[in-house]
Amino acid sequence: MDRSPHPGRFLVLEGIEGSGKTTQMERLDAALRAAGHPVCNTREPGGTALGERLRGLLLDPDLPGMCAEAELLLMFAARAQHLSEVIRPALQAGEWVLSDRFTDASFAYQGAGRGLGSGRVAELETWLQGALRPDLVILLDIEPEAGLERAVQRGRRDRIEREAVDFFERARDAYRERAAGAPDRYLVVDGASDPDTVAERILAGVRERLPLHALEG
Ligand code: Z5A
Repeated sequence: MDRSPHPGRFLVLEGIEGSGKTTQMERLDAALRAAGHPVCNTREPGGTALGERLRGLLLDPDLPGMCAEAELLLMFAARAQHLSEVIRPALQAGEWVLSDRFTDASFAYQGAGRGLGSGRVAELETWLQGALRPDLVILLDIEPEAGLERAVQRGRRDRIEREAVDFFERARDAYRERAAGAPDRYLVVDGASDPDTVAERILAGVRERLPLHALEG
Protein backbone atom coordinates (compact mmCIF):
# COMPACT_ATOMS: atom_id res chain seq x y z
CA MET A 1 0.00 0.00 0.00
CA ASP A 2 1.47 3.39 -0.93
CA ARG A 3 -0.52 6.40 0.24
CA SER A 4 2.35 8.78 0.93
CA PRO A 5 2.08 12.29 -0.55
CA HIS A 6 5.91 12.52 -0.50
CA PRO A 7 8.64 10.26 -1.89
CA GLY A 8 10.04 9.31 1.56
CA ARG A 9 8.63 7.11 4.32
CA PHE A 10 7.75 8.27 7.82
CA LEU A 11 8.08 5.76 10.67
CA VAL A 12 7.60 6.60 14.34
CA LEU A 13 8.38 4.59 17.47
CA GLU A 14 6.09 5.21 20.43
CA GLY A 15 5.47 3.79 23.88
CA ILE A 16 5.70 4.76 27.52
CA GLU A 17 9.01 5.18 29.36
CA GLY A 18 11.35 2.23 29.22
CA SER A 19 9.34 0.47 26.51
CA GLY A 20 12.53 0.06 24.44
CA LYS A 21 12.06 2.71 21.72
CA THR A 22 15.66 3.88 21.67
CA THR A 23 16.98 0.31 21.60
CA GLN A 24 14.69 -0.61 18.71
CA MET A 25 15.35 2.64 16.80
CA GLU A 26 19.00 1.64 16.53
CA ARG A 27 18.13 -1.80 15.22
CA LEU A 28 15.56 -0.61 12.70
CA ASP A 29 17.89 2.15 11.54
CA ALA A 30 20.63 -0.46 10.95
CA ALA A 31 18.25 -2.78 9.05
CA LEU A 32 16.99 0.03 6.79
CA ARG A 33 20.50 1.25 6.05
CA ALA A 34 21.68 -2.31 5.34
CA ALA A 35 18.85 -2.55 2.81
CA GLY A 36 20.17 0.59 1.10
CA HIS A 37 17.55 3.08 2.29
CA PRO A 38 18.65 6.62 3.22
CA VAL A 39 17.60 7.12 6.85
CA CYS A 40 17.00 10.31 8.82
CA ASN A 41 17.13 9.23 12.47
CA THR A 42 15.59 11.79 14.79
CA ARG A 43 13.60 12.29 18.00
CA GLU A 44 10.97 14.36 19.80
CA PRO A 45 11.01 16.58 21.64
CA GLY A 46 14.23 17.52 19.86
CA GLY A 47 15.76 16.86 16.47
CA THR A 48 16.80 20.50 15.91
CA ALA A 49 18.86 23.02 17.88
CA LEU A 50 15.68 24.79 19.03
CA GLY A 51 13.93 21.50 19.75
CA GLU A 52 16.80 20.21 21.87
CA ARG A 53 16.76 23.46 23.91
CA LEU A 54 13.00 23.06 24.40
CA ARG A 55 13.55 19.42 25.38
CA GLY A 56 15.90 20.61 28.11
CA LEU A 57 13.14 22.84 29.51
CA LEU A 58 10.41 20.23 29.12
CA LEU A 59 12.32 17.52 31.00
CA ASP A 60 13.95 19.76 33.61
CA PRO A 61 12.98 18.46 37.07
CA ASP A 62 13.75 21.93 38.45
CA LEU A 63 10.72 23.34 36.55
CA PRO A 64 7.96 21.48 38.46
CA GLY A 65 5.27 24.14 38.01
CA MET A 66 4.85 23.93 34.23
CA CYS A 67 1.12 23.92 33.43
CA ALA A 68 -0.32 21.33 31.05
CA GLU A 69 -1.13 23.90 28.37
CA ALA A 70 2.42 25.29 28.39
CA GLU A 71 3.75 21.73 28.15
CA LEU A 72 1.54 20.93 25.15
CA LEU A 73 2.43 24.15 23.33
CA LEU A 74 6.15 23.68 23.94
CA MET A 75 5.92 20.14 22.55
CA PHE A 76 4.27 21.55 19.43
CA ALA A 77 6.74 24.45 19.20
CA ALA A 78 9.54 21.87 19.08
CA ARG A 79 7.51 19.84 16.56
CA ALA A 80 6.89 22.86 14.30
CA GLN A 81 10.63 23.44 14.00
CA HIS A 82 11.26 19.71 13.57
CA LEU A 83 8.72 19.49 10.74
CA SER A 84 10.07 22.56 8.99
CA GLU A 85 13.78 21.92 9.38
CA VAL A 86 14.07 18.12 9.36
CA ILE A 87 11.00 15.97 8.68
CA ARG A 88 9.43 17.60 5.61
CA PRO A 89 12.77 18.20 3.81
CA ALA A 90 13.89 14.61 4.45
CA LEU A 91 10.59 13.15 3.21
CA GLN A 92 10.73 15.36 0.12
CA ALA A 93 14.29 14.13 -0.50
CA GLY A 94 13.01 10.52 -0.44
CA GLU A 95 14.52 9.56 2.90
CA TRP A 96 13.09 7.24 5.51
CA VAL A 97 12.40 9.39 8.55
CA LEU A 98 12.64 7.33 11.72
CA SER A 99 11.48 9.33 14.73
CA ASP A 100 11.64 8.39 18.40
CA ARG A 101 8.17 9.80 19.25
CA PHE A 102 5.91 12.23 17.36
CA THR A 103 2.34 13.56 17.76
CA ASP A 104 0.90 10.34 19.22
CA ALA A 105 2.97 11.15 22.31
CA SER A 106 1.10 14.46 22.68
CA PHE A 107 -2.25 12.64 22.47
CA ALA A 108 -1.03 10.11 25.05
CA TYR A 109 0.81 12.35 27.55
CA GLN A 110 -0.83 15.78 27.29
CA GLY A 111 -4.23 14.73 25.93
CA ALA A 112 -4.78 11.70 28.20
CA GLY A 113 -2.03 11.85 30.86
CA ARG A 114 -2.55 15.55 31.68
CA GLY A 115 -6.26 15.42 30.86
CA LEU A 116 -6.27 18.16 28.21
CA GLY A 117 -8.35 15.96 25.91
CA SER A 118 -7.68 14.86 22.36
CA GLY A 119 -9.56 17.79 20.74
CA ARG A 120 -6.93 20.41 21.58
CA VAL A 121 -4.13 18.13 20.41
CA ALA A 122 -5.98 17.35 17.18
CA GLU A 123 -6.41 21.08 16.47
CA LEU A 124 -2.67 21.67 16.77
CA GLU A 125 -1.95 18.56 14.73
CA THR A 126 -4.16 19.78 11.88
CA TRP A 127 -2.77 23.31 12.03
CA LEU A 128 0.88 22.29 11.93
CA GLN A 129 0.86 19.07 9.98
CA GLY A 130 -1.99 19.50 7.52
CA ALA A 131 -2.45 16.03 6.03
CA LEU A 132 0.99 14.79 7.09
CA ARG A 133 0.79 11.68 9.28
CA PRO A 134 3.32 8.88 9.87
CA ASP A 135 3.09 6.02 7.37
CA LEU A 136 3.48 3.68 10.32
CA VAL A 137 3.54 4.10 14.11
CA ILE A 138 5.28 1.24 15.91
CA LEU A 139 3.84 1.06 19.42
CA LEU A 140 5.97 -0.79 21.96
CA ASP A 141 3.41 -1.77 24.53
CA ILE A 142 4.47 -2.49 28.11
CA GLU A 143 3.01 -2.34 31.63
CA PRO A 144 3.93 1.03 33.20
CA GLU A 145 5.54 -0.62 36.26
CA ALA A 146 7.85 -2.69 34.06
CA GLY A 147 8.79 0.28 31.86
CA LEU A 148 9.41 2.60 34.79
CA GLU A 149 11.58 -0.03 36.47
CA ARG A 150 13.80 -0.10 33.38
CA ALA A 151 13.87 3.70 33.17
CA VAL A 152 14.71 4.10 36.87
CA GLN A 153 17.83 1.97 36.45
CA ARG A 154 19.25 4.78 34.30
CA GLY A 155 19.41 7.09 37.33
CA ARG A 156 17.88 10.55 37.95
CA ARG A 157 14.27 10.81 36.77
CA ASP A 158 13.31 13.69 34.47
CA ARG A 159 10.32 15.99 35.11
CA ILE A 160 7.79 13.78 33.32
CA GLU A 161 9.19 10.48 34.59
CA ARG A 162 8.41 11.76 38.12
CA GLU A 163 4.68 11.39 37.48
CA ALA A 164 2.73 8.68 39.32
CA VAL A 165 1.96 5.33 37.67
CA ASP A 166 -1.66 6.27 36.87
CA PHE A 167 -0.39 9.05 34.57
CA PHE A 168 1.46 6.42 32.51
CA GLU A 169 -1.58 4.11 32.65
CA ARG A 170 -3.65 6.85 30.99
CA ALA A 171 -0.91 7.42 28.40
CA ARG A 172 -0.68 3.71 27.65
CA ASP A 173 -4.46 3.36 27.32
CA ALA A 174 -4.55 6.32 24.90
CA TYR A 175 -1.81 4.79 22.74
CA ARG A 176 -3.63 1.46 22.63
CA GLU A 177 -6.95 3.10 21.76
CA ARG A 178 -5.39 5.06 18.92
CA ALA A 179 -3.73 1.91 17.59
CA ALA A 180 -6.97 -0.07 17.79
CA GLY A 181 -8.76 2.67 15.84
CA ALA A 182 -6.39 2.56 12.84
CA PRO A 183 -4.79 -0.91 12.63
CA ASP A 184 -3.37 -0.29 9.14
CA ARG A 185 -1.29 2.64 10.43
CA TYR A 186 -0.16 1.12 13.76
CA LEU A 187 1.96 -1.89 14.57
CA VAL A 188 1.61 -2.94 18.20
CA VAL A 189 4.49 -5.04 19.55
CA ASP A 190 4.86 -6.47 23.06
CA GLY A 191 7.71 -4.42 24.54
CA ALA A 192 8.18 -6.90 27.39
CA SER A 193 9.66 -9.53 25.04
CA ASP A 194 13.42 -9.80 24.72
CA PRO A 195 15.09 -7.22 22.43
CA ASP A 196 15.80 -9.69 19.58
CA THR A 197 12.20 -10.89 19.48
CA VAL A 198 10.92 -7.29 19.53
CA ALA A 199 13.27 -6.37 16.66
CA GLU A 200 12.15 -9.39 14.58
CA ARG A 201 8.48 -8.53 15.09
CA ILE A 202 9.06 -4.93 14.12
CA LEU A 203 10.87 -5.88 10.91
CA ALA A 204 8.20 -8.43 10.01
CA GLY A 205 5.46 -5.83 10.58
CA VAL A 206 7.25 -3.12 8.63
CA ARG A 207 7.79 -5.51 5.69
CA GLU A 208 4.14 -6.47 5.74
CA ARG A 209 2.85 -2.89 5.68
CA LEU A 210 5.31 -0.94 3.56
CA PRO A 211 6.85 -1.57 0.13
CA LEU A 212 10.08 -2.92 1.57
CA HIS A 213 11.23 -5.48 -0.99
CA ALA A 214 14.88 -4.61 -0.23
CA LEU A 215 14.46 -5.71 3.39
CA GLU A 216 13.50 -9.27 2.46
CA GLY A 217 15.59 -12.22 3.54
N1 Z5A B 1 6.69 13.64 25.52
C1 Z5A B 1 5.43 14.19 25.73
O1 Z5A B 1 4.97 14.24 26.87
N2 Z5A B 1 4.73 14.67 24.67
C2 Z5A B 1 5.21 14.65 23.41
O2 Z5A B 1 4.54 15.12 22.48
C3 Z5A B 1 6.52 14.08 23.20
C4 Z5A B 1 7.21 13.58 24.28
C5 Z5A B 1 7.08 14.05 21.81
C6 Z5A B 1 10.90 12.29 26.63
O3 Z5A B 1 10.73 11.26 25.73
C7 Z5A B 1 9.60 12.59 27.32
O4 Z5A B 1 8.82 13.47 26.52
C8 Z5A B 1 8.74 11.38 27.55
C9 Z5A B 1 7.43 11.66 26.85
C10 Z5A B 1 7.45 13.14 26.68
N3 Z5A B 1 8.39 11.28 28.91
N4 Z5A B 1 9.08 11.07 29.83
N5 Z5A B 1 9.67 10.95 30.73
P1 Z5A B 1 11.88 10.16 25.51
O5 Z5A B 1 11.31 9.25 24.47
O6 Z5A B 1 13.15 10.77 25.23
O7 Z5A B 1 12.03 9.50 26.92
P2 Z5A B 1 11.52 8.18 27.47
O8 Z5A B 1 10.22 7.71 27.01
O9 Z5A B 1 11.65 8.43 28.90
O10 Z5A B 1 12.50 7.15 26.83
P3 Z5A B 1 13.33 6.11 27.59
O11 Z5A B 1 13.03 6.03 29.04
O12 Z5A B 1 14.73 6.40 27.18
O13 Z5A B 1 12.81 4.76 27.11
P4 Z5A B 1 12.93 3.98 25.76
O14 Z5A B 1 13.72 4.74 24.73
O15 Z5A B 1 11.59 3.53 25.39
O16 Z5A B 1 13.76 2.71 26.17
P5 Z5A B 1 15.31 2.32 25.96
O17 Z5A B 1 16.20 3.49 26.29
O18 Z5A B 1 15.50 1.63 24.69
O19 Z5A B 1 15.44 1.24 27.11
C11 Z5A B 1 15.38 1.58 28.47
C12 Z5A B 1 16.18 0.51 29.27
O20 Z5A B 1 15.57 -0.77 29.10
C13 Z5A B 1 17.63 0.34 28.79
O21 Z5A B 1 18.42 0.01 29.89
C14 Z5A B 1 17.55 -0.86 27.82
O22 Z5A B 1 18.75 -1.56 27.75
C15 Z5A B 1 16.45 -1.69 28.47
N6 Z5A B 1 15.66 -2.43 27.47
C16 Z5A B 1 15.23 -1.99 26.25
N7 Z5A B 1 14.52 -2.94 25.63
C17 Z5A B 1 14.48 -4.01 26.47
C18 Z5A B 1 13.88 -5.30 26.38
N8 Z5A B 1 13.15 -5.68 25.31
N9 Z5A B 1 14.04 -6.14 27.43
C19 Z5A B 1 14.74 -5.76 28.53
N10 Z5A B 1 15.35 -4.55 28.67
C20 Z5A B 1 15.22 -3.69 27.65
